[in-house]
Parts: sequence; C-alpha cells; structure tokens
Amino acid sequence: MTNRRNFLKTTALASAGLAFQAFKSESRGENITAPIKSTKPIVLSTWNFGLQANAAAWEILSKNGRALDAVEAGVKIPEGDPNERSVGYGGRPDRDGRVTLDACIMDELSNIGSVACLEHIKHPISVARAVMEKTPHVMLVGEGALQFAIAQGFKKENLLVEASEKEWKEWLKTSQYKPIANIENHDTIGMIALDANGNLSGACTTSGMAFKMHGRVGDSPLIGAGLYVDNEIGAATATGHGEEVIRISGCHLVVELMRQGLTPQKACEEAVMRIVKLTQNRGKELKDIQVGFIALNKKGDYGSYCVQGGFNYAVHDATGNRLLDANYFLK
Ligand code: SD4
Repeated sequence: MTNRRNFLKTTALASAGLAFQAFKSESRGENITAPIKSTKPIVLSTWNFGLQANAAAWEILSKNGRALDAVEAGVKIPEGDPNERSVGYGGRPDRDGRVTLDACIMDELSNIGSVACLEHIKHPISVARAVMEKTPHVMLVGEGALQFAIAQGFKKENLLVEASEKEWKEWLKTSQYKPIANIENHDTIGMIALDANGNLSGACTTSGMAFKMHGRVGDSPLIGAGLYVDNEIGAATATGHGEEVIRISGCHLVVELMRQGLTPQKACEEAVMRIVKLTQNRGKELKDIQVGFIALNKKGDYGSYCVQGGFNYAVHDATGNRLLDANYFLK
C-alpha cells in the first residue's frame, strides 16, 4: 500500500517533472513508486543559437504541447534571423550566389517531410512539414519544392542578405571550395524533443555548406542521415560535413545503437567512431572533418559527441536552458 511517505515522495518527484514506474518490491512485498529517471519535457538543439531556439520550443513543451509543434517553432527562430548565416534567411549562398535551403521533420508516428535545394522561402522547415502533412510524398526538391511552397501560400522572397553577398563576392576572388570544419562556414540547427506525453519529434534545417556546388544536398534534409526519430527508442540529429554523415546513415545509426541498449552518449560516440574509421580507411585527414551528433532517448537521457572540439549544443528541461560543450575524439 502506498503510505504517506511514499505519496509525499511521489508528489515531490512528480512536480519536479520526473516520471514514475510502479513496481512491487520483492523483498518487502509492498507497492512502491520508484523514479525511472525520466525527464520530460526536454528539448535539445545544435550550436549556441540552440538556446534561443530551445526557448521558443519550450513555450510549447511547457504547456503540454506537442513535440512536433515545438521543434518546428524552435528551428524557425534561426531560420528567420538574417544574422544567422548558415540557416534560412541570411544563409550563405552556393557558389553561384543562390541561397538553397535543406530541411526535414519527423514526428512520433514516423510521419516525415523534407525539402532540398529550396530557394526563396524563409522557413523551409514549414514547407517540409507541409510536404509531410499535405502530400503523399516525403521529399520535394528544387523548383518543384518552390512551386509547392508557393501553392501552399508561402511568400517568395530574396534570402541573400548583404553580408552573405559580400562574403560570396570575396570568395569568388579565389573560388576555392574548401569546406572548413565548425563555426563560420556551416552550422545547421537540428532539434529533438520529448514532450510531456512522452512523444518524440525532430527537425533539421540548414543552408548547407557555404559556396557549395549548385544542387549539392547534404545530410540535413535526409531522414536517417541528418535526423531520425523512433518513438519507441529515441531521436538523433547531426551537424557538420553532411557527406560524412550520409556515408554512415548517421542518425538512423545512432537511434539503432540506442535500440541495442547504448546510452545516447555512447551511441553518439560509436557513430563518430565509424566516421573516424572510415575516414582513416579512405586515407583522408580527420582534422579536415567535423561531425557532431546529439541524441535523446525515450527517458529523456541525452548525449553528444563530435569528431573535433568546437561543437556545442543547448538543452532545455524543467531545470532551465543551458549550453554544453560536446566531448570529442580528436584531442
Ligand atoms: C550540410 N550538415 O549541409 C550540413 C551542414 C552543417 O553545421 O551541419 N553545418 O552538410
């Protein structure tokens, strides 16, 4: 029987946002309620702009909203910010001076939607969601994605801001395509969330590698590469050199590793180690590569790992919103 002490303990833990599992104590033959160390709601996102994005997602999660709505609202913050030069409006263009955007979204029922090489639309994540909810398909690209967006009422606008145009013109002087790991050159926002009802969703959106070849698509709009959600297990998203993430079907791998019993942290580490091994096998320099994963499981445990230092991610739960440095392989 639940005695008062247990009830008080339960109430206190419940108000702290923890989840419970009732079980019968073998030794004492009484029902007690023990925490299963579950934190929900919780939201994680890549890089330091994740703090602001998490805050927007938290508005929804803290009111018992759906993880899907939270991740869409969250990533729209950097998408709409002209000063964020690697996502949405303000993103750096490709080598032809065109801002082409990639995004995907996945919900707790494994509904998926994606757009790639989409131009002129400020919020590709919302177009990806429309693909998911309003078409029989899962991915639209280029001109077709733009036509669909316009038909859905999205506004066609110029996304190339002055600062990005200036950088591009500077780049044209040498036209050297040399992807640089971390920070200025490419920062994608990937966001994964667990809502108060225990459902997971994720979103990922980017302008991709700066000055990429026109038509180049990275991992970010590819379900299984830049994002994956399995509502029974967990969710993962990635940032960094998309080619390397695609090579290992990165986020699907992370989720499958969690299914096999690895913690989110260990699953991210194992996925990064695959990249390390394949890079070395192919005789390429690891120092030229950056990939970071973040992962969250069904209990609200999370983790992150990347190839080299410099990657951080933001976590928001009932205790607050914070930025964490990811641990990394190349010391
Ligand atoms: C891409 N993964 O297009 C993206 C870029 C990125 O941090 O994540 N930058 O390859």
